[in-house]
Amino acid sequence: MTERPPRLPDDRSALLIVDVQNDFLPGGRLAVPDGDAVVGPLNRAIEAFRARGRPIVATRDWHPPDHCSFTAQGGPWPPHCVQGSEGARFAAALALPPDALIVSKADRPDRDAYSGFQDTGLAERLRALGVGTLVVGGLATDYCVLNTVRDALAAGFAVWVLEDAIRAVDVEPGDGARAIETMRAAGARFIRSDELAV
Ligand code: VGL
Ligand code: ZN
Repeated sequence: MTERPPRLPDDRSALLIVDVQNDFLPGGRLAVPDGDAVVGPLNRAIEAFRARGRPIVATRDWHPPDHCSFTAQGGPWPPHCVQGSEGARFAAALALPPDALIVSKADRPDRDAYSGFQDTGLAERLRALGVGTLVVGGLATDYCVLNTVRDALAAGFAVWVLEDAIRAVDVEPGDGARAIETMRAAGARFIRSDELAV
């Protein structure tokens, strides 16, 4: 049975935008196929949350130049989202409001972090804002969205993933689809951006 979404945003919800940065968009150092397709749906969500005066949080991958996840250090990825670089900037077309809460992660050389909750204090900050429900979209479905959603659920937040506002890297074909099933099994629900009330 499909569950009918509540009217979102409500007065316990926040929008959580994951890693919509130039390096993950077409032309970037670690481009996610069709990654720029998340921007339109996320801008619609931003409008809805702004209209309700609810918090908008944006995480960013924020690596030092010698980060352990880069191939030169033996990691799996080409250099990407280096602190202060153009590639680390949020997509220019993403309409982030000036009062958005920016959360930087994986900013130490020796540790990677796919989740916006890892070493950031994000859960506590959200609770302090009275947030109980997160509406989540961004990049990439099979890495940072997946791990952020898992940690959000484990921390006790209800999670609605914006199904039209996520895209996968798909290193192995099917990774994105499997990530969606994993999130669903962990308790995440799915909603389209046009189901949000503005
Ligand atoms: C990500 C790979 C490496 C992500 C970050 O944001 O999904 N993926 N670093
Ligand atoms: Zn990274």
